[in-house]
Amino acid sequence: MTTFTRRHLLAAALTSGPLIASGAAIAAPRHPHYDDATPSSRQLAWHARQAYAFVHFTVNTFTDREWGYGDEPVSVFNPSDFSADQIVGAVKAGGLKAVILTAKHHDGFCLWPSRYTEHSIKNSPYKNGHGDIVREMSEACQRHGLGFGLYLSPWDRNHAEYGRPAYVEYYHNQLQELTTQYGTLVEVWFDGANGGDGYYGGARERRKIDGHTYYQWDTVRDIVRRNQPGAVMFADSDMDVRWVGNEEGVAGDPCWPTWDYTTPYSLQKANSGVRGGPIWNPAEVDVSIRPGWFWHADEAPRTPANLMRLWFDSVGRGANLLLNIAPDRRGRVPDADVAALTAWKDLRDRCFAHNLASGAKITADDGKWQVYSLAAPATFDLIRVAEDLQHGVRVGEFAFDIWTDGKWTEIAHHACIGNERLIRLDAPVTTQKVRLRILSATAAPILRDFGLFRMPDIVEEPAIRRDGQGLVTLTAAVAGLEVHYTVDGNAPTSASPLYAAPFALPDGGTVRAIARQPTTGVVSAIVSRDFDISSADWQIVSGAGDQKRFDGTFVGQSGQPVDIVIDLAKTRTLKGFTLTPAAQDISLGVDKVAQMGPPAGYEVWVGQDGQTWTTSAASGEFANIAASRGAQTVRFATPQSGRYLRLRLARAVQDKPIIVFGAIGVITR
Ligand code: FUL
Repeated sequence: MTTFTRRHLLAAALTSGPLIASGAAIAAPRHPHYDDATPSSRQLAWHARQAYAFVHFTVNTFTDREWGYGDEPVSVFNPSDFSADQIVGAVKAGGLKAVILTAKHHDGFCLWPSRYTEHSIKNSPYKNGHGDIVREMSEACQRHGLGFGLYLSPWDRNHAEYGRPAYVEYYHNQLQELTTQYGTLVEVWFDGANGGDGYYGGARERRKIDGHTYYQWDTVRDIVRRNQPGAVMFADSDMDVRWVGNEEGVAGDPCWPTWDYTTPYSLQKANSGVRGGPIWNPAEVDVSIRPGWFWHADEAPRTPANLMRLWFDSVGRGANLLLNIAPDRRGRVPDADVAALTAWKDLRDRCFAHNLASGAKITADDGKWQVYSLAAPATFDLIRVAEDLQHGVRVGEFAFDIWTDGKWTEIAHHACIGNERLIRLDAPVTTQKVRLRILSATAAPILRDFGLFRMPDIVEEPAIRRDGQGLVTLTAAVAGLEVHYTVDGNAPTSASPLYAAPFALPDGGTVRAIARQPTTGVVSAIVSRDFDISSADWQIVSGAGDQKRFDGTFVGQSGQPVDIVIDLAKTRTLKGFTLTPAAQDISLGVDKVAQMGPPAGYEVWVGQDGQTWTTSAASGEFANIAASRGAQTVRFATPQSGRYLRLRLARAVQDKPIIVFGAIGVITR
């Protein structure tokens, strides 16, 4: 950590040394400013990894849950055909550099035979209790030349002592086991989720802890540093690597690797980092290849084109990508996911195979600009540029120009180059001269890499959404694409109707769509979404605060639970409901946003007159709702008939004073 002196560009910096592109030697700046934040050597090694895999696998894989309660019998953990080599092979096929395995998720079940608990693989049927998935995975990573890391959930819903000092000792003991028995670790992952409710040795109650103090992070840090000096720690508290603020795979533009603790935390701040911050704390983008973190039947992986966009939105903004894959009940990565990973790697290889800037002649003017003169005119639609992070992030705003028709024309303008910056152009450009203009910098910029590429013809599938008024919107991933769709279940082609404006789908149905690049004729994979009946003619009878809408944000006060009654306009047979969390609205101000949280759980009734309610149709928690913006789906054990839906949300996650959530839907099919 270094002392922060914020310097916006200027003269000293810009006259202090030349910019040097990769391929060429790197010049030391004449006046380096070493008092700006710089990465530690373990952070530098982490930056070099760029993309690696999360592997979520535990009892949840067998119980079809995202968060286990902690009361799962150890007998449920019984993969029929586990293969660490197959899983690691899939990771490798995706060109990912390491694996981070969930050694213990929130349910407390241990994938290794910990000597401190009976709630582990040693009492499961897997290999008659002689299995050790952590060991198998660590050895497979070693065999395949991949790094290995571990996720050890601080929250443990199984342990009787959770919330008391004895659990913290247990947690430290487990960390000691994992950091001493499984070879070299590249990363240790400390999840910030602490939901409260759990089995806790049979107590089945809610236990509150202070996540900042309870786990004794100083001791945690000492254990990891002592046993695994090269491992970075991912955590909410002041460790090596920060969360990017969402689980959708999107880093901010810009995404600064620097941070401070002087302003309040917000997801927005996590996403963009703190420009000029005194602490090196880069963002890691954790996102799953499937809708959930754990395997569930009937879910499909992301397409290669979509994975490609994740790459641009994470690695391409200087962050690292932690892509989750979920082994199934065999203990293997499903074929569809292996195929997506393989095709994605192939796309990346093709994309970056030929650097059109290699061999370019470079001229520079005192760090203000740098011109790359190519041997012959080249056509490109992707720019790659990188800073040498040993010297911190120095470049603030920058722009790229091309020389056409006897003048410079700007084609891109951003802030923060960082570990790697990938800039996609809307359309290919042809030129023989490219200029990088540094508009602001804290010290003489030192570049590590520069490249120009022509992307393979990749067209990503469009996004399909429906708003609270029941209108379906189809959105292309990038500008300039046509979108064609069907609502009759047929596969869309370029002859299907062209999407022009949102359309109604009151009774629900299946929308299928493709995107098409009009000049090349290349089409995307088909994306398909099933919608249930729309909320367009519903009324909120009571309990939704000021905003009686279904597409917006419902706000209520904890302590006075949100008790919302919805008139569904006619009697329906309901099989369940959905609730979509609201995106954080930073325009409300960080202090207000810090007080708001999504509902931790629910109780739901279906009634005929909106007044009388018999037994509730379901109650439970919304697993992982604080981090994931995906819709929560709750299915009733038995279908319920009625015209009114009543939803009671007792409290927000982490007992935040304000409960906030987005759309509500019902399941009738
Ligand atoms: C979250 C957890 O609650 C999820 O289950 C998952 O492990 C994800 C990576 O982190 O906070």
